[in-house]
Amino acid sequence: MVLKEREGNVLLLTLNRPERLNALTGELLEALHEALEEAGADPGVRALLLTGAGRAFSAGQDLGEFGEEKPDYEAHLRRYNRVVEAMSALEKPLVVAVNGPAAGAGMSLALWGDLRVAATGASFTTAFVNIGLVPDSGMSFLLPRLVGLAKAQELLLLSPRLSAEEALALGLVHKVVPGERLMEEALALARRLAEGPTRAYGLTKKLLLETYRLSLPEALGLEAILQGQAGRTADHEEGVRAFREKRPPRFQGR
Ligand code: T3D
Repeated sequence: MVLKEREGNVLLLTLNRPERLNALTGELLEALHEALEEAGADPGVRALLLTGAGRAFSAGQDLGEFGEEKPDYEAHLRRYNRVVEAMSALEKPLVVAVNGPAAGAGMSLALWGDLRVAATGASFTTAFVNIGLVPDSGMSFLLPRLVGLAKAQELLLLSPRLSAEEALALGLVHKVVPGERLMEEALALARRLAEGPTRAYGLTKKLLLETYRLSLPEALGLEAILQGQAGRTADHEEGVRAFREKRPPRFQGR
């Protein structure tokens, strides 16, 4: 369901249900959650790259999963929420390579990447409203923060299908590259991040997420606390030493 491959310090995760456009099932979500938790705990993994097998990134919830049964979405969403919590709490950079359509919760998963690279043929649609559902898997939290409230209203209420270029213009992706170069470019980005100051990246991610719900004095306080932690890392010491010696730093992720 989720393929795992190591490329040095980068862990490549691939959603692997290409015959169903990588539509999300309980089983796939469990596998993704487990892979993220493992990666988080493994000091040898210093960056992650998430993509989809085949022609799609992910079509969101597998609409065939429950057959004729009426699903208990509130209970089922716990599986999504565990994945989103694991992605957002990951103290390592996560690059997402959006190789094709990303819809519904599939779009949410793509947006939870720290840096998102899209292939020219990729597309994004919130999709929830098309089937009479509300945004989930953190979409209602993240989308207005990424694109502003007015655009989020449009994307959630009208659910247009955005091209990769439109997503780039909105800041939803950082780069659009031809499909045949997607993995090469995304992997180069993940490798670069894997050689960076891992602890500082993790703490930066935490600040960006936390400060949204804080007042300015609280945000300043949290910055000071986390800067204290970053300042005690070996990578900070190395960064300053390298600057003084006029050479590139050799960060160890400690
Ligand atoms: O807790 C809970 O479970 C609730 C949580 C909900 C979270 C959600 O994610 S809700 C949103 C669910 N997703 C959707 O509504 C998206 C539906 N799919 C689409 O809008 C489009 O298929 C795509 C934009 C993803 C791709 O379009 P396109 O034109 O490239 O492909 P297609 O022709 O529409 O689809 C190809 C096949 O995939 C087709 O099957 P067929 O006819 O070849 O046998 C289609 O039915 C199937 N497919 C597409 N999306 C899903 C799917 N099958 C199951 N589940 C899907 N989500």
